[in-house]
Amino acid sequence: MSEAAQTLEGWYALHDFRTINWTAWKQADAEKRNAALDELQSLISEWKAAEDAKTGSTAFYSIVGQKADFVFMHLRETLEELNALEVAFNKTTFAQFTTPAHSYVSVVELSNYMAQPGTDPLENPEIVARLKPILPKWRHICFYPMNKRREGNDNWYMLSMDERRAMMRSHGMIGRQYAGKVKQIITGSVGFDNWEWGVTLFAEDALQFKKLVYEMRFDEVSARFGDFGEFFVGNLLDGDGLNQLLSV
Ligand code: 76R
Repeated sequence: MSEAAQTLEGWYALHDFRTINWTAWKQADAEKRNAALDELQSLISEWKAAEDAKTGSTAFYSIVGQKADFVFMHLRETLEELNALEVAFNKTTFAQFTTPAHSYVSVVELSNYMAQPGTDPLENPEIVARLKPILPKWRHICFYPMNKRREGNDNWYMLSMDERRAMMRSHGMIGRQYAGKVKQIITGSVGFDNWEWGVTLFAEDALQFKKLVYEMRFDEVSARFGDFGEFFVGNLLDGDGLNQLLSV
């Protein structure tokens, strides 16, 4: 049996995608819409307070295209807290005007392919910060799930640790060229959801998603071993953005 990579896990992640029922929203009277918005704002304030207290983090983005209208990406210490967040939203008035579009459950993950031998990663504050990241409030988000292939000669899980480490090094070198332009959060979802990882990217310039993902397609680990699910791309929903989105 090949040696499994050791992983470090941080906060649990829920990507919660919703679609807005525009017909119902437009038909609702202004009073009901305002009450719904106020309630949504107070939930958002609670999430912000959790972020300030460093007990979790939330990103809120509209989604471009018909797969969903918006996404909440929540990070929390436990699955129970994530569940409580989705239930709290489901009980709001605003939720009555939405339908679930998609969701993804995973946990922030770092693997030891690039780890320095003989050091305790959990003693390194940078690593600890990456396991419990405050999500950037950059203009754009990109999310997609992926697997590492297990087919014939292209079986990632049959490769030796050294072979995998060499490929992950090359992967990391490409990634590093996007430092400051794309922030990536890899979440592991083996045992939690339908794919092995979730990839969440943030950027100020959405074109950097295309450039990074395209460049990686030529790199062996993605070219030979990467299988990808649906892509979701969106725009930051700050206070103004939310008011604009929901004004009818
Ligand atoms: O953690 C590190 O920074 C070390 C190097 C590194 C690892 C171990 C790294 C760097 N990644 C790692 C692991 Mn990654 N990553 C992806 C995708 O679209 C595609 O082709 C693949 C989707 C992107 C865009 C991306 C970006 N990475 C992983 C893993 C776990 C694999 C395993 O354990 O088998 C997956 C699934 C994955 C996928 N990666 C980087 C990036 C970027 C931008 C970097 C550089 C980060 C930096 O240096 O700040």
